[in-house]
Amino acid sequence: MEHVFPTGFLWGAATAAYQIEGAVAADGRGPSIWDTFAAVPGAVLGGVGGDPACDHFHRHRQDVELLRELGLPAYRFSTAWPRVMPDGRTVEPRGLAFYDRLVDDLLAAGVRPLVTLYHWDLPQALQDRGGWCDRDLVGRFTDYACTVHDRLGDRVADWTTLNEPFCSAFLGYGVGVHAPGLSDAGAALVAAHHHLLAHGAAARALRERGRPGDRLSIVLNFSPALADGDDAAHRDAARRFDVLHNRFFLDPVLGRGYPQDLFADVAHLAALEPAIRDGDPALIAAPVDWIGVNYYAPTRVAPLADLRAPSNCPLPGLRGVDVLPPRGPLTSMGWEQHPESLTELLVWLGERCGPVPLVVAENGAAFVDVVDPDGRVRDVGRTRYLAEHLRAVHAALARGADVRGYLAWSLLDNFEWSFGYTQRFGLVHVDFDTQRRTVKDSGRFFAEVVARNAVPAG
Ligand code: GBH
Repeated sequence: MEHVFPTGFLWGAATAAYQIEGAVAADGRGPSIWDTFAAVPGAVLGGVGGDPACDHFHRHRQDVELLRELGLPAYRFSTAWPRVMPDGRTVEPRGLAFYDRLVDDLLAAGVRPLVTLYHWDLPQALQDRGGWCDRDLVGRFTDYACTVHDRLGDRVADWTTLNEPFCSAFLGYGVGVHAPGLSDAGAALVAAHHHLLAHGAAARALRERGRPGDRLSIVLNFSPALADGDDAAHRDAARRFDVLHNRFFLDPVLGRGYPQDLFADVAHLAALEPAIRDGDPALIAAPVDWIGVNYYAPTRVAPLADLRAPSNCPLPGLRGVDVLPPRGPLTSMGWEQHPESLTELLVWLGERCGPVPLVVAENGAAFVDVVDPDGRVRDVGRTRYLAEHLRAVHAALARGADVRGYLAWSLLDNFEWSFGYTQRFGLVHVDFDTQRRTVKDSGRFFAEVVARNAVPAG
């Protein structure tokens, strides 16, 4: 028995520039905030940075060949702003030329390219002027988006403005575990607002370029809140978490504006409201053709009675929420494996986003992998995670969610941000000493799912 997906369901894998490319000084690339952050002692496990990572900049041919071998019809990658514009504003033709070659190689291999314009690697020169706290970044990002679109738009139809503004605003400016490493809850909310504005402004500008086949999107990360009790206090804790983690980013994109309860919940920050100008909500609500859904794990929450006590959860200004340890089987990141949450999330999003369809733009798991002497990576944990989560997507489809595709995170083991090279998410193992690639058992399993357009029943 197997669960068959709809005809035309989009299958593929995803990566991000800073996590795989390496070659941080090649062809005029300028420094990004992640180069700077990674050089700070203690910021990244092992004191490493994104160079050489998977050396994909020099090995992209081989990596495209892997996609072809696995039979993956689509590949989601990101372009590095500091490669295209080393100082954040001046075009470097050699940087653009790299993505030009990559797109040509993908098309020659029969792989559909999906471009993400921003996956957290801001040019350092723009951070020196305030980064995402500076409203001018909205215009800068729009110029950059148009530059890439002008160059690749004749061959690329799927354009994602931002990947997970939650992470780049909240984890980068609010908690300091991501670049640029700032810890200021008010700044994080302002940075988030500017991200959303940049999304809307770029989406509008790309739309005005008038390529009829363009499909525009934003990719958001979601973590459903699971509370043990269904009493008012537990429901309120789940609501508070959900507002700030999920609806804060989704609702304005859908034209609903920021959730009203947010202003009550984070009123003590008093930072967000002054940053919002007339016309901002309309700009953020630029129409999109699909919403990208990144899902890894739910968050267990309980109420905190003292609303003045800071939460142990790193969401800016969050009060009244105690985050509990994850339960059941965990991945090597310590994240809970809970496929039911993916089904519930997609059903909820399907209702909230309709008629705009959904694409699972990232889903996957880190485990400790070994290459056996016979050259195989028997990653049963990851294979099981993928099977369960693919069945979860299928269950959401059966309940009416309009999900159009699933992109596994990630094609390759790569630079896992503040965890360095200690966490492996790839369908393909990378030996970071030799740069040797080995398709894991999970990669073969996924290739089989794609070939059959079906996942085996559990
Ligand atoms: C994605 O982010 C990224 O897009 C990708 O680059 C990355 O490699 C991949 O996942 C794997 O990590 O501190 O309360 O926010 C994942 C989003 C954000 C999910 C942080 C887990 C931790 C809980 N992640 N979150 S909290």
